Amino acid sequence: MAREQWGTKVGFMLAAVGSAVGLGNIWRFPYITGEYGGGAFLLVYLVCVAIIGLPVILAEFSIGKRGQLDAVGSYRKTAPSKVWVAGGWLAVTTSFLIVSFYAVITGWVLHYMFGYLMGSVQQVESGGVEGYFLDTIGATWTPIFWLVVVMAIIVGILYFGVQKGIELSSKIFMPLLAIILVILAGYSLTLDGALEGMSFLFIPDWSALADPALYLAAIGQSFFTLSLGMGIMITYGGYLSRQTGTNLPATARNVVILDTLFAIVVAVAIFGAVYAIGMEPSQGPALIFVVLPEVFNQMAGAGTIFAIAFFFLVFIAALTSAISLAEVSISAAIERFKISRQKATLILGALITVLGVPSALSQGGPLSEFLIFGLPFLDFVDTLTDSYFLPIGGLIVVLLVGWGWTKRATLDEADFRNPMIATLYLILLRFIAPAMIIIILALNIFGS
Ligand code: ILE
Repeated sequence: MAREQWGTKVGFMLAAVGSAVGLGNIWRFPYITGEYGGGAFLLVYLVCVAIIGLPVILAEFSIGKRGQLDAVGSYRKTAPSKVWVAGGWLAVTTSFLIVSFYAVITGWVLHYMFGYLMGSVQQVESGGVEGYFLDTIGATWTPIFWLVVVMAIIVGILYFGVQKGIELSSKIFMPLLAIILVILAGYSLTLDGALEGMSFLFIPDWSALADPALYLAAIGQSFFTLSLGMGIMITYGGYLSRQTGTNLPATARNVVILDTLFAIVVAVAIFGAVYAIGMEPSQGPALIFVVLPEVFNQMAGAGTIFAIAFFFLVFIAALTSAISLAEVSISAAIERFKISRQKATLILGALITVLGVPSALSQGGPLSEFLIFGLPFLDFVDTLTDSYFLPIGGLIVVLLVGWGWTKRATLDEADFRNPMIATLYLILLRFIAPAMIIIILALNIFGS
């Protein structure tokens, strides 16, 4: 059977953007920016995206395009020796682990959306949303129920394959997301006090730069949000046609710009609203589940509509990302075990759901006392992947493409037309990106 491919270049780009834009932009980026002091974090983050994110995403696309297989197969086919294949298996493991808790959080989002539709969240009295949130995620059946619903939707879409599943859903969802987001941000800016939020976001407080943890957070965020180090962009690159030609540098640049724009506009919407009602943005992971609903509830009538639009937005963004995460192991199963897409999707969908259960029960629920290295299951899987697996995966990518391949192959696969930019790419790929990744790995391992 012929291997699946993207239908169009735009379809490929939108699928990559669909993967990149997710909970990382809407849930993680605003709260991390809030915790690390706003503007200064934003600035460092932008630098990281440009000098690490961009070369790594391009390198991942190149591995896939050259290998024309799943993440494991593409490593095997393009690497000079067998040891590199470990990078492929690491990517499969990482994406599998991440999607198991990512789907749990996506389930919380769906719960909020339905809560607003049924009228229950808006009835929570002022100051009470935190209790509502803790009750939701600390329950037994509620998080499991929504996990199963989310996984069923993911399996349903992936069952249809690359063009009719991933590509089509991205083509519909991405423009829709942009529209909802622009309306939300526009509205947020009209609120009294929103400007204060903008100065928090855009005017750097330079003293925040003295905190080394800020740099770690910025690099970590750029990996997470651009879907790097998890085999996604390799897998998606594997569905590119070698015949029709693809302008990979332009695609990589567009994905990075759109993902970053998205994160910034989300932050504008959120910080504008949070400051307008006089709350603080440094509330950590509860920002969109506690602080924002408080904001929506204070907005009276219109609040409900905005809340539903917002949680729908988060859900769709998370869904297209979860799809890309699951696709890494599904495509590996199809190629490694020579089974059909349908079979692979059903089996992996079931396995991911099973692994998601302990995460779903770990946030105040029955498994909250079960700690691994002092962390509840979800936090453990999150930290393990985020602090270790993603940077190691990214490092293997840059070492393979930057050093394992010949210089000619590296440049040919990336398809550069401008020699100056090609040289810059080589410098970033061979020296800057590996050096920075090794530093953050060392800091993560030996403590900062
Ligand atoms: N890049 C996406 C996000 O920012 C996912 C990360 C794939 C795991 O949410």
